[in-house]
Amino acid sequence: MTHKLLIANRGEIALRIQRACRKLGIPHVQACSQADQEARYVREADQSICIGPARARDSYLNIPALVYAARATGADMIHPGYGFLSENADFAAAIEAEGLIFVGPPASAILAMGNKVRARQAMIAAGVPCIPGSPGPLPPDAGEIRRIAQGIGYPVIVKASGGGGGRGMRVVATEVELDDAVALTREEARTAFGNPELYMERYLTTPRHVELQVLCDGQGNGVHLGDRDCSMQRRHQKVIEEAPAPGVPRALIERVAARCLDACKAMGYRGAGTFEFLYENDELFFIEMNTRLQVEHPVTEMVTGVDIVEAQLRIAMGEPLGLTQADVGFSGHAIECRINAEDPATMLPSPGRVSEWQPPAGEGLRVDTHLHEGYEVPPHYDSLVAKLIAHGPDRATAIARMEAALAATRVAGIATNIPLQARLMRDAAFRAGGAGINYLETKMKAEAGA
Ligand code: MV4
Repeated sequence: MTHKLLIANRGEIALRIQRACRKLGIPHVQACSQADQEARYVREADQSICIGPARARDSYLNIPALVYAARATGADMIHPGYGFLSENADFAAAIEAEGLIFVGPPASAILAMGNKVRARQAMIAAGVPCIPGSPGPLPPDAGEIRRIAQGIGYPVIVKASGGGGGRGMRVVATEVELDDAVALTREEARTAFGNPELYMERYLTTPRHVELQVLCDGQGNGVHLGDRDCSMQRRHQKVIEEAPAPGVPRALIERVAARCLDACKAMGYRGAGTFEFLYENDELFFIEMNTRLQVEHPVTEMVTGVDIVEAQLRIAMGEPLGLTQADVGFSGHAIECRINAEDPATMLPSPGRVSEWQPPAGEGLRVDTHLHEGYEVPPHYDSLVAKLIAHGPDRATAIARMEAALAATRVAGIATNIPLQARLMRDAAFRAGGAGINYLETKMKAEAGA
């Protein structure tokens, strides 16, 4: 059976997917908006097709245009990358309905994990540890909600079932704030997600963000590829990710990952997936599942040697996972710095023409980017322009290699967060390992105020 892949994404991840296609001998079609027609990943693609105007909702989020593009070019598979339509169950269902292959899980699994109450219930059923919370959706009655909160213990956090990624949630410190917080969050949820359903958890005040990568073939085989620490974040945007999570016991990872694979089996999961956890007091607590490839997948590839995008494509083509857990080894430490085109002071996007671009190179270094000299960073999309990934036999070596890489990177014409990343590599708390999710924002506020 011969296949052809439509790449329904842009930027560095489009190039990453093209690389996997070339490795597997799968011809590809690059979808692009009018703003991206001159980009390298469009010019260098086997084939390309314009799917609409610059605005994402008219192009990379345009389901009929993408399905039509696949049909028109004879592509039978669609890779959504990350962001855009990657976790849109309607997109996966539309592709399935056309008899095409969505490179990702079944629409049913995307839908189930997109509903955070259902996701939580599925994890509890599979024995994945969850944060103490409401057994299901919050009832309408304020008195009953008060009793649930009392049972959990304050502080609690009220979350929208249709939310995720930090959207639609509110921390409640004491009972006097509860009624208003529930009412406000419910209205936001109704408006933003079209679903007023809420749930409640105990609020963890100083956790780390640790996630587990899995691969499943939908034929009963699944492996985990270990953990990543993504605590170094600001406004729900990850800044640095690393594998493995410093100081988290291997035995705990193995135990929880086995339960995650049970959950995958129970829901008929297929493809790559990420289980997000909060880590506090030596315990992991599930928060959400991401049913897609993640930006930070390279750190896992560096420590396991597993090509996750290749695995996604093989699974999508119906190949059984040629990998058992015993085949998955973990070697050394990897760190990723996200390079964003942004103003260092305001952190706002800094689009423009790249007048100089010299990527770093060196032992253990990987650079995933679509940048080149003369490239025009468009203002319409996410500001991620490059990912520097440094691997080494240990964390100290990975940090040293990243420091050298950041110092060697030459970029002009756009502002980037490279100076911030260089400072973070020298930051005592980062170097110690194990900083929590509040660390970076607190540090930056302190520096801004000082
Ligand atoms: C939490 C939490 C503390 N306690 N849940 C934010 C994004 C979404 N994935 C879940 N989030 C959180 N849920 C409980 N019970 C703190 C956060 C949180 C967070 C989590 C991971 C990474 C960054 C974060 C930043 C702020 C809040």
